[in-house]
Amino acid sequence: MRPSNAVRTVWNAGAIDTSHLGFRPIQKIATIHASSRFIRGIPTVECGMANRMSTELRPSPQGVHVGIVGASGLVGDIILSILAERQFPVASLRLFASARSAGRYLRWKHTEILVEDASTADYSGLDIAFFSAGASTSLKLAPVVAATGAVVVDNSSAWRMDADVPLVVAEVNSHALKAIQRGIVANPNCTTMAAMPVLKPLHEAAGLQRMVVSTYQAVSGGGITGVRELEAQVRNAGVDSAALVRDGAAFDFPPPKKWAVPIAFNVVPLNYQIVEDGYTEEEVKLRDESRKILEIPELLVSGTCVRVPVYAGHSLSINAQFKRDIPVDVALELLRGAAGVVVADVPNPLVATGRDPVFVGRVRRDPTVEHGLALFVTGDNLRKGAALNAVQIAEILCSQIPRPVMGDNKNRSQQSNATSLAH
Ligand code: 2RA
Repeated sequence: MRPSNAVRTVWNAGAIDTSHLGFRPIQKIATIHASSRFIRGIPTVECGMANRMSTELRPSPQGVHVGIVGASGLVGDIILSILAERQFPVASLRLFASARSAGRYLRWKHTEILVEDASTADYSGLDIAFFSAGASTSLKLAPVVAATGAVVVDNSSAWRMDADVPLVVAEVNSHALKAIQRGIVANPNCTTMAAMPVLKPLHEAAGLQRMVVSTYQAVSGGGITGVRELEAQVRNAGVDSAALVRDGAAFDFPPPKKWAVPIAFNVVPLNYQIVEDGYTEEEVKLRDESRKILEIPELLVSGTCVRVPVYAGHSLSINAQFKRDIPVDVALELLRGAAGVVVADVPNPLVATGRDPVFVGRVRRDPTVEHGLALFVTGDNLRKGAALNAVQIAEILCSQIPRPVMGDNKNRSQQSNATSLAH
């Protein structure tokens, strides 16, 4: 379906400063359509870009025409919140989901927006499309949407390791956005994401060589079904849960669906398929994505990814080895100055959930290797681990006025870590 009443217009070059990214904006031609077809409550305009020749976006005076594929999921919902919270300059917003959710309305600010069927929608007119609908949808649809002229920011694993697709953590490697050959930018896995803002400054100072990582991953990393499974099992145990002290089979939990064994009052060290030398998909992602983002192709990584009965907030225990010595006090100093990082005595998922930065603490020497450090990191897996980073990427692409990022969203007045995204 194409919006009617199109009016042609030309976007001006030069209004947006992208010099920090090392490329120049080009002039684009946009087609503005008057349409309020998808939004109840306010009239909007839709803007279709013709012949997108480069990868940066040029917001029209009205702002950016945004789509969210997978809008009805956990991450889609948080993208909606973050777009509003950060006052992303949305000119129009279209929401897409599977046929099951299509036809519903989702609220954004004071409007209710119709959810379109992702498999049949006409995507033309979007500037940015956030994808959070799984790898198979992204594999199929992201190139289709990119071909309309939009830049896809994809939260799935589908494109992360494609050499022509930048894999970007906003505070770490925004320079990778210089070339977006396929019109797709990949958002890293939430597990990898939490570690990157912490490891980057340490790597710059001392040369990261190797790391051993154990994760403590929240059930929301497995989507709403993971959340419901934990909730149902906790309810089942009720107030008598301490009976598990003497007998691990004290309760007949509802049969586990998401994981092989109950997740409530338990830990599950096998989350995904084993794909390589006994390592799971998640553990291989952690290795490969870390190498790509930090630009250390030879980085040695041994991960053990474990699901724990926590609703949100992924934690990682990291033992890192560096080429050069890095004393603990130097590491802490670097971490205190790092964008998107808060140094805490006790980083933990409850403190991290709903907040922007990743929290790092327990920084100490690892005496088992030369130039080793041990540390503990926690970050909100749905927020920085997915939705927030995706929106930050969009902000960079739109080359908005550099804004403070990654100060604590719960305490924006104390943004000691606040910095521009551009570096
Ligand atoms: C998980 N990292 O926690 C995955 C989600 N992308 O299962």
